Amino acid sequence: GIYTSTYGSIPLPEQAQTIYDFLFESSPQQQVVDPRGRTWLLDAHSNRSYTFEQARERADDIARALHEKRDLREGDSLVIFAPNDLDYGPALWGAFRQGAVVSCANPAYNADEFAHQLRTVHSHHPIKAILVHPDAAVATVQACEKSGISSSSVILLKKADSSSKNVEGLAEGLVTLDELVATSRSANMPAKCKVKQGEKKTKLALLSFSSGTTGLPKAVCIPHWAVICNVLQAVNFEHRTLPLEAYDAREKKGDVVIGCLPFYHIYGLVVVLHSSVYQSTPVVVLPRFEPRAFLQTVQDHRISALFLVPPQVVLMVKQDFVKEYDLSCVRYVMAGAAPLTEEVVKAFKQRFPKAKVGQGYGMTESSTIISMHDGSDDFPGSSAGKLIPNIEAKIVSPEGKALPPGEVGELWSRGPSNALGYLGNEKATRETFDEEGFLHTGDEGHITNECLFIVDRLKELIKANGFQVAPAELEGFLLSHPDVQDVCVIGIPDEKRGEAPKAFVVVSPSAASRFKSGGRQAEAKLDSELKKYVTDNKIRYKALAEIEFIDAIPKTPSGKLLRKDLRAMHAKK
Ligand code: AYL
Repeated sequence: GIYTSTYGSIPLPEQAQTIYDFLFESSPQQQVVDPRGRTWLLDAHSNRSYTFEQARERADDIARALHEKRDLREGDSLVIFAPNDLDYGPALWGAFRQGAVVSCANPAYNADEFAHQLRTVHSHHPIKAILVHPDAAVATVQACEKSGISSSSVILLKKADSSSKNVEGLAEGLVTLDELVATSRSANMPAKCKVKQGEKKTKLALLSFSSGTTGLPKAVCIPHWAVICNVLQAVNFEHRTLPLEAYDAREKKGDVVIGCLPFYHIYGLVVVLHSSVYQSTPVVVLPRFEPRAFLQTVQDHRISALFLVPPQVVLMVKQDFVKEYDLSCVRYVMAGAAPLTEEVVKAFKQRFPKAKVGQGYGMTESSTIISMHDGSDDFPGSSAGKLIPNIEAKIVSPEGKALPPGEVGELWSRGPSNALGYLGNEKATRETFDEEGFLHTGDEGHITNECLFIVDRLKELIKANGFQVAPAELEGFLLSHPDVQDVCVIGIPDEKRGEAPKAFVVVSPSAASRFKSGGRQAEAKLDSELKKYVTDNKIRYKALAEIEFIDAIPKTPSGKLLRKDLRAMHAKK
């Protein structure tokens, strides 16, 4: 009952190493091309760039500065709270060089959302440095206060200027990364972390957040090994199907990748950033996705490979203004993190006949990719592709039986890129990662003719713009509103975000009596008040698309919310 990859297994590295060693020092035969002198990272707006050598130098400078000025040691942590930036990669690699753990956060988080992450990370890996964009400095200082972390660990990624948001004089007192690097130049270079052979597969690199099957966001423990393997697996798959070509700056030949998906999310981090630079395919770094700026960058830098989330692909096929740009350079579009429908694939092919559009499926818990669709006509458009090399899978019935091809069940996946578990949460770890090494994905699907089809989600997770929204988080938050007595949040289809949260709300007695006297008007008032309550306090993509007031939330005798019933109720409407 185990499905193996059509592509078999590729050899994985023998040596125990950090991601830093893998990128900068792995043996030449392992590298796809000789990376020396090649451009790795380029800033879309300033045109500043780093070659392989400069990226390494910068990573070394940052490693020395963090060691010297913030006492960052093996097992300590660095938190990055910033949009994509030229120094994002080097900061990660500098910390990895020292054996420190990195946790990346969404820079648009408010202080409460960020404090949850800081607390979780700090409880196991002392936070010695928080690298912050000036726009997020105020939220950072507040989050530090809330989580009991010294704000002296805060380092500005760059100098605050007059355009920096909400700085109120605060960011001016904070040291910048450049200052820290400059004042530690004379210090000795600290010894590089050497991963012991016994820790080859377990040496921790990243703490990425995911809510898993249920509950609040948890820190997923991702070892260096998992990231290295997923990069090698993805690159190998691409080389059999649609290889990215290393860029030759003199000849102006080869592929260029757009780095607009956030590097704090595992997709941006592993697939966009690491898989690209490993192949010496330069990444043009954009701080965020703004449709026109994005299209202009693709045109100006002749970008050939776009890594996107499905709502961005939808925008490219639906919006008229897209036609104002010369996008003939694009030959490869890869969507991931949420389903890409067959209709969108068809519409894309009509508008961009020369480009291929594929998709990847995977999870934070698998350090990204489990299966990939290369955009060729060999795979059905509705499929999430084939298992990439070294991945094994099972489709499992609710009774735990492995199912044959074509039958629908939960997807379990096993491979070298599976994470180690959830930090400090053994129960959730045991529920998701079993003793045989299978990751229980919480996704429902089938494997037919070696192609994986994801048909539904068994876990409660909602995917808005490809980002995770944990219903439990919104439910806990909505319960803090005095008019809410009980609540259940589900995901519903949404034209812009792909999926969006909907709340079923049971109102408090006082609100109920207002409804009685005020009727529809009173309901509409609370509807907009609750929506505003969420948008005022949570990041934008978590906004409620809809609220429905009901008399009682359906529950099991043990009190578990019956989300399925509510989903059915919504579908019937
Ligand atoms: P997380 N089709 C359907 N659902 C998907 C897909 C897809 N192609 N990809 C991800 N999901 C859902 O940790 C699914 O429910 O993703 C899965 O369990 O934020 C959940 O999203 C995981 O959410 C790539 C590029 C994978 C990106 C990704 C997503 C990685 C992190 C492969 O090539």
